[in-house]
Order: sequence, then structure tokens, then C-alpha cells
Amino acid sequence: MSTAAIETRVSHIEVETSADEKRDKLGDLVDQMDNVKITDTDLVGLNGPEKIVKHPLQNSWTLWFFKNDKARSWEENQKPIITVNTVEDFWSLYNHIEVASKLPPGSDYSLFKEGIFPDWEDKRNQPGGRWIINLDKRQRAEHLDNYWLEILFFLIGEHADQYAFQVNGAVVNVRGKGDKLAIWLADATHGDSIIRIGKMLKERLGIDPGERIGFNIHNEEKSKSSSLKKQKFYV
Ligand code: MGP
Repeated sequence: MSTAAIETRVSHIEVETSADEKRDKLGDLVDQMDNVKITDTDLVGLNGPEKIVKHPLQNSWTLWFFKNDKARSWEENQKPIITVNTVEDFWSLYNHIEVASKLPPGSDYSLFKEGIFPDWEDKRNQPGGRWIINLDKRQRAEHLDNYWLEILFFLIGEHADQYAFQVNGAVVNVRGKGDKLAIWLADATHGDSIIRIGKMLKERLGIDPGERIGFNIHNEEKSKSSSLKKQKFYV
């Protein structure tokens, strides 16, 4: 937000609200601005009337693309695209890439905290697991892109609140047999936060409360055939 925009907002607050409300709202504004780290590279046109400030995210997030190339290993097919750490850079990235529903079958997007490779083997993923949402083929048009964008907001907006430490990233698998979305959590032994995040996810995506989603533990997925996969938690 530019300083001019902030000033406009503050004077608007002064005109419209009582003294107490004014104090609360200004307090909120100060809190918000305290969380905004302004660096030189975030400021453009320092001498002009408008100072354009990018809004930092709490974490830096890397977008990965998986292209199903049979000549390469699974790991080699994972390619980092870019790391973003401001709201503006996130939108510029989102607006430049293809939506998930338009990707060729066999492709994935993953968004992970910077430094985490989007696989079971990464040391920060190893002890964890993932909430999975399976879509059938007919749900792609209606849900895939919206669900993925909601999940991206959940991640970069740190909407898991006090459980945000659990959130490592998310993946969308575009598959002919039916697409899949997942949120990857760091610690599969932390039951309370897993359940809480699962509930938040269902609520944000507007999934019918009667429909169940399951949480898979990475170590079990790695070691067992899909027919034996256990889901330790459900919401
Ligand atoms: P997938 O791409 O997650 O799902 O896993 P897909 O294509 O729907 O297949 P399904 O088996 O879930 O029905 C496909 C395959 O990719 C897995 O069986 C693994 O061989 C490989 N794979 C997937 N993941 C998430 C990993 C991973 O984290 N590490 C490694 N080494 N291989 C993985």
C-alpha cells in the first residue's frame, strides 16, 4: 500500500468513526504496518509522490512444476519455477502460468516453503503426511482451479494460524484418472493440529461436511502398495 493510500485510509477512519473505534482501527493499522517489512528494493520511484511498497509474505514460497518425462527419474522431473515472498510477486506469478486444469495429464504444481523439496524424502517432509482431496473426472471443470487457488491462499496467507508451523506445502496432481490436491504437513504425530487443519481445509473449499477426506502418512505411502495405504486421520 502506498503512503498516500494509507493516509487516505487514516483520514477516512477519522471522519467516520467514534474516538474508541478510531483508536482500535488505528491500532490494527499500526499492527499491520509493523508486520510489513519495507526494504529498499521494495520501494520504487523514491522521489515521486507515490511510493509503491510490496506486501511481504510471512514465508518465501517456491513453485515447482513436475513434467511427466519417462526418460527421467521422478526427482529429475521436479523443476523449481520461482520463489516469491510478496503478495504482488505471487499474483504476477499466478497470472503468468497456466491454470492447473489446462496442464497436460501427468503434470503437477507444488508450492512449498523455500528450501523444502516437494518429495517424501526431504528431511522436513519425512516425519509428516498429507491431507488428500480426490476429484473425479467430472469435477475438474467446476473445482480444480478454484480449490487449488484456495489452497494457495491458505498457504501464503498462513491461515492455519497457530498451526502454520505444520504446513510445508501443497501439490496438485493433474491426472486423466482423476485429479488430486494435497496439503503436506510436517509432523504426522501432532494429531490436534492435523485434525484442525483438515477441518479448516474442508471448510475453506466448501466440501460437504458429510464427505470425508483422509490424511496419509508419507512413510506408509512410501513403503506400501497403494492398496495397503493406511489413512490415519479423517475429517
Ligand atoms: P503421484 O504422482 O503422487 O500420484 O505418485 P499418481 O500419479 O496419482 O499415482 P498413484 O500411485 O498415487 O495412483 C506416482 C508415483 O510417483 C509414486 O508411486 C512414486 O513412484 C512417485 N512419487 C510420488 N511422490 C509424491 C514421490 C516422492 O515424494 N518421492 C519419490 N521418490 N517418488 C514419488
